This record gives sequence, C-alpha cells and structure tokens, in this order.
Amino acid sequence: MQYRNPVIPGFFPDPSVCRAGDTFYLVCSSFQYFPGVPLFESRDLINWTQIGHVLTRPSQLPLQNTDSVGGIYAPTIRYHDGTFYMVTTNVTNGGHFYVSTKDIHGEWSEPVWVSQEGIDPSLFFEDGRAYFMSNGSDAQGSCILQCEIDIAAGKRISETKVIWRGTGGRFLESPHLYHIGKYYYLMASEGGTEYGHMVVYARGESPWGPFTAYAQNPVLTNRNLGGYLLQGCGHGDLVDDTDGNWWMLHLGFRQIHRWMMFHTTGREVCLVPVTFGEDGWFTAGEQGTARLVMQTGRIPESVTQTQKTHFTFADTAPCREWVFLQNPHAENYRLTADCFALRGTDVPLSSVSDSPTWVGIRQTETAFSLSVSLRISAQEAGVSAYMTNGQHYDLCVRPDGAGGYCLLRRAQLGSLVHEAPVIPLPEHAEQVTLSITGSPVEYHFSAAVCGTVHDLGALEAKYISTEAAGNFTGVMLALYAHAPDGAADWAEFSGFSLTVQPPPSGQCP
Ligand code: 6LW
Repeated sequence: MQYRNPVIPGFFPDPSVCRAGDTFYLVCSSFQYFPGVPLFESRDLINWTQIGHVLTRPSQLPLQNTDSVGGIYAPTIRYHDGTFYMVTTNVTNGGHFYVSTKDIHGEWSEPVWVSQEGIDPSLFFEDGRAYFMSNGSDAQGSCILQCEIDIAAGKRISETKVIWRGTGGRFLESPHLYHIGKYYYLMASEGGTEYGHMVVYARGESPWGPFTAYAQNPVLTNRNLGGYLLQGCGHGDLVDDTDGNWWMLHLGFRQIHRWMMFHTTGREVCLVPVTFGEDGWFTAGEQGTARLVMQTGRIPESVTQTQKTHFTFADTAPCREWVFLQNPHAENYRLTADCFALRGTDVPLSSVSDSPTWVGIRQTETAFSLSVSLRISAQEAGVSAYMTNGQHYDLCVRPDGAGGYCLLRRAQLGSLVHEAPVIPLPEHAEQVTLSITGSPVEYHFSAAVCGTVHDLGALEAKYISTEAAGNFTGVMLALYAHAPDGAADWAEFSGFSLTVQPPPSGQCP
C-alpha cells in the first residue's frame, strides 16, 4: 500500500513514540502553548488520533515569560512495566522533568525534576535500571550525556558520563537508546532542525558504550533533495510493530513551494520503514530519505489513511485541538460547542510577559478556508494567522474612538506594523463574518457585514514563515480579544468553520 507523509500534519515537532501491546502512543514538543505535549494514539502508525495532552495543569507546565523558542522542548515517551513515562525540558521554567501515568487516557503525575545539562532528555529501561540521557557539551564539544537514575525518587544514582560525540555535525541532539538483538543502538540528530537536519546512529555492546558509528551515516536526511517539498527530516524515534517490523517516526516540514525555502505549517510528523541487515546495521526510508508518498508492503491494503479536513467548534475541543498562549486566565474564556466568548484584557498579541486572551488551532495545510461570525463588542476582536508574538496577520473589528467601529487588516512583522485597509462599519452593524483563505504562498482576507463583502487583500505567507520568524512553532489560526483600556466585555465567535485541503498525492514532486 502507499501512505502519505506527514502522517500527522501541522505543528507537531520532535515526535517520540512507544508501543503498549498493539497500540502506539506519540508525543510532541509544544513550546509556549497550554496544555503541553500533545498525545496521540494509533493502531497502524499512519492514522493518529489526538487523545489529549500530557501536561494539563499549570503545576506541571509553568509558562511564564515563554515565547516560541522557549517552554517545552523535545519529549520522550516510554512504556515500562505498566507505566507510561514522558520526559522533557521546560527550557524557560525549570529544566528537565518527567511525569508518569498508568492510565494513558487519564491524568499524569506531578513533575519530577532531574538536574542535568542540555535538552532532549530520554529514558532507557533495562534489568531494573533506568538510564537518563540528554545532549550536552564539554571542552571537547557536543556530546550525549547519560546517568542512571532512581526513577521512583527522581534522583541521579551514578555520575553523568559522556557516552558519544556524534559524527561531527552541528547540534548533536535527540538521543534515544535501544537494545535490539545483540546491540545497544544510540540514535541522535545532527545538522540542526532546519534544512541540514539528519538522523545518525552508533551501536555498542553496553548501554554505556563504547559506540561505533554506522559507516553510512546519516541514516536519514533530505538535505540533498533540492527542490523537494519535504525537508528538515531528523529527530526520530524507533518503534517495532507487532509483526516485528521496525519504523522511525521523525520530524519533517513542507516548503510552501519547491523553489521557496519557507514553511508555515510547522515541523510535522513523518514515518519511514527501518530495515535491519544481517550485519545488525539498519537503514531507513527510501535510500535514506523520507518521501511525501511512501510505498510499503508492511501495512495491509485494508488500512486506509484518513485526515481530518473540516473543523468546527462542535467537533473539536478546548484543550485538545484548541490551545492557549502561556498559562491562560480562565475567567476570560467561555467556550462551548456553539460559541467561543472571549473577554479581552490589556495584554496585546505581541506580549510575552503575560497571556493575551487568545485561543488557537493549528493550520495543518497551506490551502485552507476559515470563516467565523463575530458579534461586535466594545474591544478589538478578530482572527489571526499567528506564527509568533512578533509575526502575525490579523483581521479584526475595533472601536474607532468616535463611538463607531471599523474593520481592519493588520500585518505585524517584527517591529513593522501595518494596518490597512481600515474600513468604517455602518452604525447599525452588530455582526461580521471574518474569513481567511490560505494558499501555499498567501493569506487572503475578507469580511461580510450588513450584506456587503469587503475584500481586504492578501499578504505573503513567507513573511510569517518559520524562516522569517526564527521560531520552533507553526502557524496557529486564532481567535482573540484585546481591550487596551481594560474594558470588560465579551466578544462572541460562532459558526466557526475551517476546511483544509491536503495536496493531491499525485502532485507531490
Ligand atoms: C529540540 C531539538 C530540535 O529540542 O529542536 O529538531 C529543538 N530538534 O531536538 C526544539 O524543537
């Protein structure tokens, strides 16, 4: 059969995967968003359902002063002895920690903090021991660090040692250790999470090494596939299925055009088969690359890959698809299946020192159409194609300062803020329907009020891309309210409709 990459589209970076019986579980990094660490479930590795988040309470997820390169970095999920563990780093507030649960559909524990340098912590369990690794550096350069911990107490019980120095690529990160057959395999990434990204590995006969690098590293990279839409492939984790086949879940992103090196939909989750040779070395993907369309004989023809393409308030949920910036102020949200009511505060969208009234859903494809009705209220309220606090395109209604209201389109591109067009609304206007239509290269804005449709023009996608913003996240389609003078009013959004159009697989280069 054939399947399409990404298997999870949209901003879901740094995947880690485990299997419990015949079910796979996957987690991703989440940076400044609350709740944190999206959690997915799958039976076949190509259809993933988001079952919630791992970090659902502010006590697990302090996000004060967190921006789009802060907060929650790459997590690892492992299943050991009936318990799930998720370990990650809150780079802004606290460092490495892990949480655990016996009920994957329930709540997770309070965090247990572990002090060790670096990012990208991982766990490896064997013979009653728990090994904790992360990336790090010393006088000789980048390295993978490992110590043994008492998992119940969260205490380090051995000294931290350097176990590998990688193959010389920059940003050695995302270590994971596996014991498969005769060898311990240490897999990691190098090259950075952009166009030079790659997966490398080494093997040894003990969890402490010494490790010998695979001679054909990198085992997976798209860095030499110029003009190919899927780029940045790296940061992977291995899992075996119940037939004994090995797979790698890894991140990749899709350029907006084959000759435009920009991406807006974030780092996404891809899947490639992994094959062990008789010599015990493994290969991954199609000759070491990940493709938008993969052929495999390992998944039965009876399994079909599906993708959710239509989203409404009724078939999505706050804290599942819908997330907040930093730790939200709950008193400013009334979210139901019919209506999202938001009460603005004086915290603007550009803030990183506090949480604005903002609720967003991922843009999972470059081609989409969104519309929502807004009941006009005494504050600014609208929709935003939001990459970071400094890079967003907004379509909103706000008081004009003379007792009326105006409709406007805003581009915030770093310190450049452009508000145009600004269209006065009729005095009796109560309701406006706001629309954004996305194509790979632009966002087009329009609004309908009192029977008139206003075309507010288009803005280029590349200016709010990750390459322009310099962030680790992807575009969120958000509803927001802002009351600069602190007016306490409710902006009511209803009739939300978001339809995304995956590219036809035949058109993938
Ligand atoms: C993550 C690191 C990386 O922790 O980017 O792609 C960092 N790899 O491994 C942030 O996502």
